Amino acid sequence: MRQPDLEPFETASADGARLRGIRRPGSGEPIVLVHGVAMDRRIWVDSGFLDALPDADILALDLRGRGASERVGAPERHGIDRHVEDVRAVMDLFGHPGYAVFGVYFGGRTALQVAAADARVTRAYSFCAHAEAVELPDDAVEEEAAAIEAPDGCRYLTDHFRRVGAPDWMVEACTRVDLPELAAVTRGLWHGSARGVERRHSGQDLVLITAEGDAELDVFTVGERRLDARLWLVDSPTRVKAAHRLAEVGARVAAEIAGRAAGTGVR
Ligand code: MRB
Repeated sequence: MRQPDLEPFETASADGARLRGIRRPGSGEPIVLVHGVAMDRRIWVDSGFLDALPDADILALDLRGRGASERVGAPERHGIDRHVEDVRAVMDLFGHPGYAVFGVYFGGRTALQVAAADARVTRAYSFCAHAEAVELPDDAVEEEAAAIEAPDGCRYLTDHFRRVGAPDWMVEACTRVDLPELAAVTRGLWHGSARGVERRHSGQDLVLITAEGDAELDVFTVGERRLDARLWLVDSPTRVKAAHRLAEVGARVAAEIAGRAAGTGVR
C-alpha cells in the first residue's frame, strides 16, 4: 500500500476567492478532480477513487464555499462560470500544458464547461451529469435551497441521499458542508447552469458517464452524438446509486490515462 505525500496548495480564483486543495504527485498528465454540490475534496479519498488511480498525478480542489476554500456567500458568486474559473485557477497554478478533468454530478457538468472554456483540457469526464440544457424548476430549486438553510438542513440532505441509496461517503459529505453557503450554491444554479455544453475545441476527449438505469439516459445519448463524446454506462439502476461504482470508474480512467487498453465495455 503506497501512500505518496499529499501536498496542500492554495490559490485564488479569478474573482479573488481563496481556493485550497491537495496535490498527490504521480506520473502522466495531471487530473483535476471536481466534486459535486454538497461535497468537498475528501470524497476522492472516502470513495476509494484515489486508491483506484495509484500512479496518477492528482489535483483535488475544494470549490468555493466548500471544504477549506473561501465562503463567498452570494448566489451570483456561485454561478457555474465561477466554478469553471476555480478549476482554471488550479490549472494556472501548476502550469502544465495539458490536463484531464474529472467531475461528479454538478462537478461533471463543470468539467465539461471547463473543456469548452480552456484548450488545455485534453479529456473531460462527467460522472452522472449530462451536457444538455436543463429547465430549472423555479419552485423546486428554491424549495431545495430553503430546506438546506432550515435548522434541519443537514438532515434534509442526509435523509434524502440515504433514502435513494447513496453510498456512505456521499451522505457523510453532506454533514461537512456549510449550510448557508450550500443554499447559496443551490440558488447559484440560476446563474448559468441551465445552459447546455458546446464543443469549442476539436480533439478534446469528452466522456459522459452514467447509470445504465438512469431515467434520463436518452439525454446522455443526445450529448454523445451532439458533442461526439463517448458514453460509459455503469451497471447501476439509478444515477445516485452509480456513486457506489465511482472507484471502478476511476480505475478505468487510470487505465486510459496511462495509455493502457481499457478493461471492459468502452463504447
Ligand atoms: C445536477 C445538472 C444543475 C445540476 C448534476 C440527483 C436534486 C434537483 C431538483 C430539481 C429536485 C431541485 C436539482 C436537477 C438535477 C443534477 C445538475 C445540471 C444542472 C443531478 C442528482 C438526480 C435527477 C444528484 C447526487 C448529487 C435539475 C434542476 C438540474 C434538473 C437533488 C435533490 C436531493 C438532498 C442535489 C444537489 C444539491 C444537494 C442541492 C442542489 C442539485 C440541484 N434536486 N437539480 N440535478 N442531480 N445526485 N439535489 N442540487 N437540484 O436533484 O436528479 O438524480 O444529477 O437533475 O442538483 O443533489 S446531484 S437534495
